Amino acid sequence: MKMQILKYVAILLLIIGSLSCESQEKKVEKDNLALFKYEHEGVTQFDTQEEKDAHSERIGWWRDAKLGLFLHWGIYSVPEGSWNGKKTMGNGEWVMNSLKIPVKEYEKFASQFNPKDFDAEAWVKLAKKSGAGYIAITAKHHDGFAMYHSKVSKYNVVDATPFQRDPMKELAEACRKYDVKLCFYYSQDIDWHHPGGYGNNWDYTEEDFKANVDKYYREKCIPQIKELCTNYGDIGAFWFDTPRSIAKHWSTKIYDVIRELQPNCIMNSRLGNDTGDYLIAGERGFPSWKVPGVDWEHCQTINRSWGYNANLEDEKHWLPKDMLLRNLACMTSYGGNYLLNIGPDKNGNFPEKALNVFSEFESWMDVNRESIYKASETPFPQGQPWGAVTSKEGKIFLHVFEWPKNNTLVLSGLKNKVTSVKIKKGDLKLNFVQNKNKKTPQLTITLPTTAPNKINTMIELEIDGNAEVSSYAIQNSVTGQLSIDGHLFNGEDGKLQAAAYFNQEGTYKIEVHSLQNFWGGSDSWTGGNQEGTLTINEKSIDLKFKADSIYKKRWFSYSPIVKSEFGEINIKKQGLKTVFIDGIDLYRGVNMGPKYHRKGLKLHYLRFIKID
Ligand code: FHN
Repeated sequence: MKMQILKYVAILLLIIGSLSCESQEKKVEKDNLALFKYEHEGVTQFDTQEEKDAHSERIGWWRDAKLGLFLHWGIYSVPEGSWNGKKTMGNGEWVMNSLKIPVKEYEKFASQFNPKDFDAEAWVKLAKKSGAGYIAITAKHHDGFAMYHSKVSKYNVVDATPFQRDPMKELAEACRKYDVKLCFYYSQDIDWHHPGGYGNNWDYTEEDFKANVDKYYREKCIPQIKELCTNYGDIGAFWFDTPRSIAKHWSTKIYDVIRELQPNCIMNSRLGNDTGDYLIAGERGFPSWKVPGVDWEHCQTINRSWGYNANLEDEKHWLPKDMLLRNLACMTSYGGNYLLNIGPDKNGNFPEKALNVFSEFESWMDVNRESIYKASETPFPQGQPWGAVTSKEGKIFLHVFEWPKNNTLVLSGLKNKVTSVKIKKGDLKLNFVQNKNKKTPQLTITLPTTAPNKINTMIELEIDGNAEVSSYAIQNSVTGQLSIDGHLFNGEDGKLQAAAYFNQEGTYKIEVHSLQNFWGGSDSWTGGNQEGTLTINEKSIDLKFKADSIYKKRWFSYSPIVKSEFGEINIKKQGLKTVFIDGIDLYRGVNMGPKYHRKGLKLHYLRFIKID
């Protein structure tokens, strides 16, 4: 009898224990759903549903396109980065400013601009074949020279050059023919030619600027934007830039003028003063994870200059094509667009190295376009160690950049039934196994021994229904590793928490991987010298940050990654745990909008590696 009672008590205790474990796990999962709060700003806030719907409607094509071709082309391609025995190793389109070329001298480049090889159709076809849905070209850059036939000022490509043709008109026709959206870059704030334009302090004084700024907007900027809106058919977007001095009422005025003349045209946030339809997410660094709730674009140039600069011929100034192609998958995976730039030369040709990049895009897009065009961001709460994920209704696309060592690829957290797995190139069906565990769903795919595409092998999964995924990080049962991405940590700086599922008991090594800086930024590691604690299951470990090693993972970001090691921890029981980090400031910005800051640890991920 006594034994019987003891047995019932034991069963009851077990039930209570498992129930409290269950509710504890539910709580952890719920806490984790409170999404990471991003600091982003810079776009127009649409208040009414009607405004929001109108915005969605006009930006739909851009959301679908994912890839755009950016072109910086102007009379700065004549000096090719050098003037009067001096040269710039920076932006070719900035040559006037970098070498302080007086207006009267710079104007002379116009009389030498005669791009005999310019062929609008060839440019548009190149964009189309590479998979770009739009072209954004400099109608007027900071030098103030109009690359179209403007009646506002004779300082334009038809009236001031021997070329006498309007390349924007020819591009507009070719874009219509090949169904590519034409977008105009227009430097609304910086104009080194006009005394009221911002930025020329070698020809003009501060007083000149102040006395002429309104005149500049009234007599040049706004009338030119009106011309671009009326003479070239439907414009996909206006791409504004560097809003350094523009007053709010001028940003608003430009927005309104365009909205009236081109109701379907969208505008980027660099119009300034929190005005625009979509955000520009940096150009020397981009978000390393999803940025929800906002339309954003990352622009990047293939070498160290946007406009043509012959001083940058050396290979070391060019970004590798594998990085660029992988970036496209990353941008789509993080929910943004990718605007990839090249600077055609003074004859209207694309540099050879750029053509090589675009032919790589062309052959990859030929096979894998479906995983980019009209695709959505990754449904998973965090990144994958081998690459990136994009999705569509009933489909998940795995972009494998780094071929897993044992030819086994693990995808954790997918709850849907998978019905087929194939490498898109050659339609190669792959064997796979899905475990039945609801809390730690895991798909294990057997891969061929070598990657069919060394840059990005795209694997297509067909699934039942729309993707449903776990909201927390899950330990990879094959590698024994559990990584928690920085953005999974919620809470205030100094008091952060994230949820993670340990599916194996044992001893784990702890590592933190953080970004060192941005490409072109300072070399100082903003995470250094921070001190805090890491707590799991009431067991705490001191976090005293130092750089134990630094490595580069080029496809992931521009920044080197710093690895910091923090000893070991024993996990006695498998299950969903809350991981707390106290005392550490995290970098919260994603290089978006003026409020982003560079303080704080740029946490890539916290990793537990099972050693015992
Ligand atoms: O100053 C410009 C630069 O020349 C180029 O046009 C880039 C493209 O994003 N925008 C400015 C720098 O941010």
